Amino acid sequence: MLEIWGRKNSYNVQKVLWCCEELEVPYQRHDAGGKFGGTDQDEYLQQNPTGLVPTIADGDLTLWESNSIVRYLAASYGAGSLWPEDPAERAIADKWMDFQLGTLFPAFKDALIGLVRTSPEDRDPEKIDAAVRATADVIPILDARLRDNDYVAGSSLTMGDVALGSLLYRWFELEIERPDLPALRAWYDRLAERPAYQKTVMVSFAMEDPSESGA
Ligand SMILES: N[C@@H](CCC(=O)N[C@@H](CS)C(=O)NCC(=O)O)C(=O)O
Repeated sequence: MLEIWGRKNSYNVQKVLWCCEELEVPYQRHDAGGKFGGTDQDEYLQQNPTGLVPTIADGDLTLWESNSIVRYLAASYGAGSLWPEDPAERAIADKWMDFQLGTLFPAFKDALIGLVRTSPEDRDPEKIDAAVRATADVIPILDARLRDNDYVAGSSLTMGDVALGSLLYRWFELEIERPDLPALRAWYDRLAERPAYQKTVMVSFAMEDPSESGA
């Protein structure tokens, strides 16, 4: 059975869990990272030298980097659904995964870490505001794409939506200023109707104790 290491309130772990639930892939999850620790142990580092979560094992394969895991699961278990069979459509889904990792997360990171993983007394409001503004600068790119498409690669949910949807749950639910982006909001509302998204992503991430938080 597929094994997953990672705390369930991490947005990167949630991508993997959401994928499994959409594809009905059975899995066993082991708590790791955050308050659970374990990621600095030799046994874990041999599987994932970054010491981060998630990590998966599927048969002989051990894999880390959440978007690579999502691609692997989609290709293995979701051909024609999360993994578009048409190469052009697949490339578009892929592109949005790269946008999440290379553009959106770097813009949003300081707000996420500041508001979710840092105690109020230790927060740097200027850094958080700068990240909120930087995100507001790039996120209209996604809204524009969704004006004529229900999902990022076209008319159905793909791996591209999985990479974005887990991070954007935080963007929508944190108490921050957001530009009014109706197409993006409609996409988020569509995701929120999905039982797999509700079960794996729409769970509390703002813990009282920052060491338990869900960034
Ligand atoms: N690029 C990596 C980043 C992984 C990452 O930053 N994971 C965070 C949780 S979202 C982590 O492991 N934080 C330390 C911890 O939870 O102990 C991926 O996408 O898998």
